[in-house]
Amino acid sequence: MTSPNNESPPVAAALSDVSDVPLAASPPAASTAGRTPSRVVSRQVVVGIALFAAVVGAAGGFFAKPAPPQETRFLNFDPESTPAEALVGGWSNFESDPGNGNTFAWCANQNCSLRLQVRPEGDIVIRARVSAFGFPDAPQQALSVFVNGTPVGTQPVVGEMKIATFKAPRAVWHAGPNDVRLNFVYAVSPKSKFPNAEDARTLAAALDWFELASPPP
Ligand SMILES: [Ca+2]
Repeated sequence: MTSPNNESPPVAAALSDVSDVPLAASPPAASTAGRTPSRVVSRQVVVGIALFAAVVGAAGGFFAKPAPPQETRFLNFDPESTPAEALVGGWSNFESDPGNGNTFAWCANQNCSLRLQVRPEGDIVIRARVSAFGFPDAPQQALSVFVNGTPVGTQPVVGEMKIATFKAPRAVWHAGPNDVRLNFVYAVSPKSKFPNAEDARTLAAALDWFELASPPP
């Protein structure tokens, strides 16, 4: 598609072509009746071109400077507020706890990834409220976080919702979409561990929310 900017030179040329039209020499409005038809037409053409140029200029400005995308600073793992493009891979459906209404999603893989829009202005603290899928004799579950491929820490994850915190320095972020990967020690299906379970998803941990926060002052 042709960029609107490519249309600017002809418009500019058209304006310069008509810049010699003697607008200042036109008779005052009170004596319009005395104008020759050709001069009236010229003025209409100039006004029309000026309007067209204004519209094209506005459109050019719009396309040249798109509004920056909104930052993805908080994911609640619910269908109402969580942007679908943020949950890239490994995630199961949004669910809610019937006891307290908390929304969450299982990371149903050893690796789950997020794509978050960020305009980093400094270090960022990653906080996640997370609970491990547990079963008898399970190994210690743990969450390792990688930002754009760089590890920023590992925290243990237990069988109840707890907040895990990771410090991600400014250097690992870039403006725009950032790849954040959550890596767990294991992902196991309830069906393989409990006799009456039918859930065949391989579950690592459930996330209630995920946040990018500013470090405390
Ligand atoms: Ca939630």
